Amino acid sequence: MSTELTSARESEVEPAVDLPQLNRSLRPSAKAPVRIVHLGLGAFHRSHQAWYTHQASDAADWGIAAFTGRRPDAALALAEQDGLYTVVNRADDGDSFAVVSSIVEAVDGADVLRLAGLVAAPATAVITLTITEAAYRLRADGQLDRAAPDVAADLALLASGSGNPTTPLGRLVLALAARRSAGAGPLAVVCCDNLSNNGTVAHNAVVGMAEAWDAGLAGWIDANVSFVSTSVDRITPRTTATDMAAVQAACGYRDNSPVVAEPFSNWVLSGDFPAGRPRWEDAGAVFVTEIEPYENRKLWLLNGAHSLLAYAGQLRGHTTVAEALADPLCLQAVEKFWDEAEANLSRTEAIAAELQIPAYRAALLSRFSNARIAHHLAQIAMDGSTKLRMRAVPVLQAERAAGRSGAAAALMIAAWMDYGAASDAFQDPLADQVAVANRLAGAGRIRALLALVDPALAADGDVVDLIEGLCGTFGERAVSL
Ligand code: CS2
Repeated sequence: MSTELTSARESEVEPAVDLPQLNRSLRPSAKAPVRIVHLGLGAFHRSHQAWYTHQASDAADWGIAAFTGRRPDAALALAEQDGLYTVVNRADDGDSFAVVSSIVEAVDGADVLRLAGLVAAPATAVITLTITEAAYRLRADGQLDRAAPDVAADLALLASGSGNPTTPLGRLVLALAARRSAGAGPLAVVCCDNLSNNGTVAHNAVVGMAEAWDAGLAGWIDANVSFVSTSVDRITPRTTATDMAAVQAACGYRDNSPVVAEPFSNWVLSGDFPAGRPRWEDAGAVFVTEIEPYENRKLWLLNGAHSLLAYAGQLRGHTTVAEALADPLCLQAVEKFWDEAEANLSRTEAIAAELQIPAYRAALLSRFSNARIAHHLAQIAMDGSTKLRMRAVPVLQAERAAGRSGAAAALMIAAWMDYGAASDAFQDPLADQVAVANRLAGAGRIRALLALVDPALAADGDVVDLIEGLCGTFGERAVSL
């Protein structure tokens, strides 16, 4: 199915007035029945999973009910448009626009009753998740942090049977309990957050939460829910007022929820779908048996470089990825980190041939330099203590295990520490502990901060010294690496 409606160059975009709002009259056909429930209705879900579902040849059979996380706003806005929205495909040389119709119901995440009802429906076959890396509430050892205040509060609520959970995990566990009671059978949970081994992470988080509430439910989940691992990719910056004006001018309607994304997209999945799934492969999704090499390629090369640029770039006064990449010092840091990552990605010749790292790196440089995509470093910088565990730590560990220093991966961690001390907009689930650690000085401070990311590395005096020596690289004394 072609989704392209029209295209325009930026110079042609002019604000328009008195236009109709995007509404159900623009829905190309009847609404598909809900067979997918999504948690985390945000821009990335709309530019990625909903976009793939829209393009599947069996899209007419697969509607998505998408739930927001903390706030209802995105659901309210989308519901006004009957779930329809525009994807702006933003290439170097211009935009193209397409209306996506796979979301058939947009719901406030606080409506746990509706969530439980839909998850308990036999027609529901797939639950997709984009709830952010930090929302899995994992400790550095990979297990659920039952002591995290919001997890503990949800566990107390579930145990008392009164009131609705507020975390995505708590809501999902309650909904799965409803499916079990309804006898609606197995289904797949598809984690689409940037975590290594994200299917296992989702399993540990969901089953960890269920176990603390009801061991029988945990056993049912283990036997009936398939946790699919994925690697997801499409750069999707926040939508701005200018983007909305561009949609109006080009499409002739007002859209309160357009989403801007780069032309590139990628989805690799591995796992079972016991109750079926859409033909996402029609839109280019790839199903594999061994996902780890693809996950690591994406998490280390793309997301790793993003985090490095987010901290180094902001310390150097840059705002967007494209600006930071144009700074030779930042580019050099990225290339050195990529060299370290690459040395550990291509373990065998067969994997190296499959992953095509040199071409992947070249493509990343061009994707990152797309100056029409204003991807803000501040957006990427959030939740660093969780992100670094996936993006810097494995490369640093692998380098040291191979007898090398891992200095380029260590530099990402040092830049995060410098950024945490310098920024007044620092956002992190461990922000309080970061602030406490920042009151210490010298190696003690480095050790305390590193322990929040990886306790084993923090116990290694050589790594602490290495990182301490790298702190300040992107500050006043920056010359070259
Ligand atoms: C980014 C990702 O914000 C971040 O941490 O690294 O959102 C990145 O843009 C996507 O994974 C691209 O697919």
